[in-house]
Amino acid sequence: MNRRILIPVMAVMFLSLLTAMTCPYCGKEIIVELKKSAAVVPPPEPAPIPVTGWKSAFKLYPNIPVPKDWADASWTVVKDLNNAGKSLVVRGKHKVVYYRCFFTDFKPSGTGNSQAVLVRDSSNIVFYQCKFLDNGNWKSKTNRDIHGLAIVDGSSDIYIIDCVGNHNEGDSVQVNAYFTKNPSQIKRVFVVGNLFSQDRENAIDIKASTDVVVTGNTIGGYHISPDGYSGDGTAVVAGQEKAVRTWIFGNLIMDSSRGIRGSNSKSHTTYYIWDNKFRRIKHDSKDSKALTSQWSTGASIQFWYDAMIYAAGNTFEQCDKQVVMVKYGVKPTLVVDRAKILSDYKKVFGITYTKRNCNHRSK
Ligand SMILES: [Ca+2]
Ligand SMILES: [Ca+2]
Repeated sequence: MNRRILIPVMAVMFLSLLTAMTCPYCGKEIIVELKKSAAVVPPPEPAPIPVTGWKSAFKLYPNIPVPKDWADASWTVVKDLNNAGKSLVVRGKHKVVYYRCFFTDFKPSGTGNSQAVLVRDSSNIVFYQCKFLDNGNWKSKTNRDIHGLAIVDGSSDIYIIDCVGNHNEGDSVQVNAYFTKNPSQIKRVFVVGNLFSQDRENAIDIKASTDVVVTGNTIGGYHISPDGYSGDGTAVVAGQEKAVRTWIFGNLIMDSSRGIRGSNSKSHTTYYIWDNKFRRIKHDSKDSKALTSQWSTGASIQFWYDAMIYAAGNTFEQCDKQVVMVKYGVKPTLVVDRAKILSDYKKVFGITYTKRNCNHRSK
């Protein structure tokens, strides 16, 4: 085997081995597929580097072979990039894996929102085992969002896998932000197996988008922000500002003031919330609303405005409230799998539980 083939094959084998060791339940689609085809697909031409915005030295592994059905371009792997103190803009319809990169300590001045990594007009971008830490000041008393990762217009098939987000001034991951607020502009974002904790606002904030999937994450430590209002203690904002469908299942959400909250004032949205475990979701001492208010913190799953919520198989341990549907304008509709959460049925707040609202809304 000549050197041109041997190097990428060895790189693939190394990545596959590392994945098998460190990530038992995620990343397999990407890495295992690469391994399978490593021996049969010749290395493509060197890929362009579709990222701009930094000057750090980093190792680049181009020419990683991919299966034929993925093979309209090669994958580029950006490994061990230390982008501390800087921001990165990812822009391009290419296939890039950011592997074990550090997006930390970005401290912009001024009052505007920003982020350590901005993904825009991009598809097939993977962040694998990356760190989004200490961007901005998570204890700030002013309302400014400095996110770890922000995904905005023109993006699809974005993967955040086995990463860590902590102490960001805004969210660890925000899907859409201040651009067109068109849900068709962002499609298929997969947030899988990450650890998120103690950001000033939210772990994940899903705004206008279609089919964002949040699964297998461990999320904790979200409380009302120091200014008292810009962060409402929600761990996962499940959808607002025209999110179309969001899928949140198999997560552990703990030690926060709200678990999952959705408040979609702009359009009807469907949420699938399955098999999550909520642990110690408690009323926030900074909350001006008493626990008895349907608007208050302490809710594990809380929605208002127009929405269809399929919630099934969730479990609640030491949570002040379980599922809260708040009528505000249009009342959200809760569709539950009664067999799975029967024991919590009587604890549902703010909803008259009738046969009618168990049926799927007709289109
Ligand atoms: Ca914000
Ligand atoms: Ca937010």
